[in-house]
Amino acid sequence: MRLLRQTLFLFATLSALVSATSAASYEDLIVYTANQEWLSRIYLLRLDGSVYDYQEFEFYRWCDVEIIDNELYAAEAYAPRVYRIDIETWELELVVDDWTLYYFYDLAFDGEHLYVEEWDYNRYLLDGTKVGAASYDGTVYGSAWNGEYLWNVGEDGVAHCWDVSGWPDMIELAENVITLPSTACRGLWFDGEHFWTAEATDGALGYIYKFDQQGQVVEQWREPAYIGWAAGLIEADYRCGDCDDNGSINIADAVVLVAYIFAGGTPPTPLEVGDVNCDTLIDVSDVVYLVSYIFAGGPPPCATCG
Ligand SMILES: [Ca+2]
Ligand SMILES: [Ca+2]
Repeated sequence: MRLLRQTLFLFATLSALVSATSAASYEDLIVYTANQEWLSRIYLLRLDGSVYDYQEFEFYRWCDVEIIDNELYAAEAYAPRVYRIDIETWELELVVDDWTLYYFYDLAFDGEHLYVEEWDYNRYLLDGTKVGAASYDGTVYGSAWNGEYLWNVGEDGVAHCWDVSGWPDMIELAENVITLPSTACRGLWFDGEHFWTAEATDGALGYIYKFDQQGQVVEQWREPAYIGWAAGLIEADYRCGDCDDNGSINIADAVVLVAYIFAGGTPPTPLEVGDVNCDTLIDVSDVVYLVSYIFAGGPPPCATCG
């Protein structure tokens, strides 16, 4: 107990010296694109379906999305372009700009190549270099890679499955067809376990669907605006124990925690990162746990969380 008091005193002293930096953290967020003529919006929704943020883009038409290393990429159909989009600043970075084509509706990523269908199925590297095209018939409204095959949404309300291992040959695996949750689905994204899509209903709010590989809806959310095109999920960018939200875990985080618990200081950002021992409370036992991790090789923050 004496050691603990000394430790707390040390932290209280340090807390006067260390000023916490604060970058904005976000929780798990659903990304959703919607288009109305020349206006397009990208929404960020919390998992309860409420709107966290959105950005309006004039003269853009955001269609299918892809999430690579937890960063948002989207196909833009008013030009044959793919952008990387910073969801905190809404800055756009051009990734693919192929003026031999007219529009991009769909987007998939197999770990190396982006896939976009227009006229043919086109492949690009992440630096924008085109690496071949495969002949394809039909309009594609969304594409996704599930780790093995290329999947796409056509005009027929189903998701088709393609073996592209012999690229540029595309072999359809008809036995894998998935009936989509709605005949108006647009966009397709795979989160490692489930597919995601949105519903394009003009003048009425459709749904964002998360569904399994048999087509069963696992979860759905009412769209915040119409006309929907695509949906995906960006994972929370905070780390348990990173109480000052600077990306690393060290004594400064313990200082923030101590100052919050004992001196009414600024709370951890977001609050739950302070519950490092996962007992749903934020109290002195979290400080002890965090200190033990930093200085004594104890278990890492949230090691025991379910
Ligand atoms: Ca930190
Ligand atoms: Ca706790």
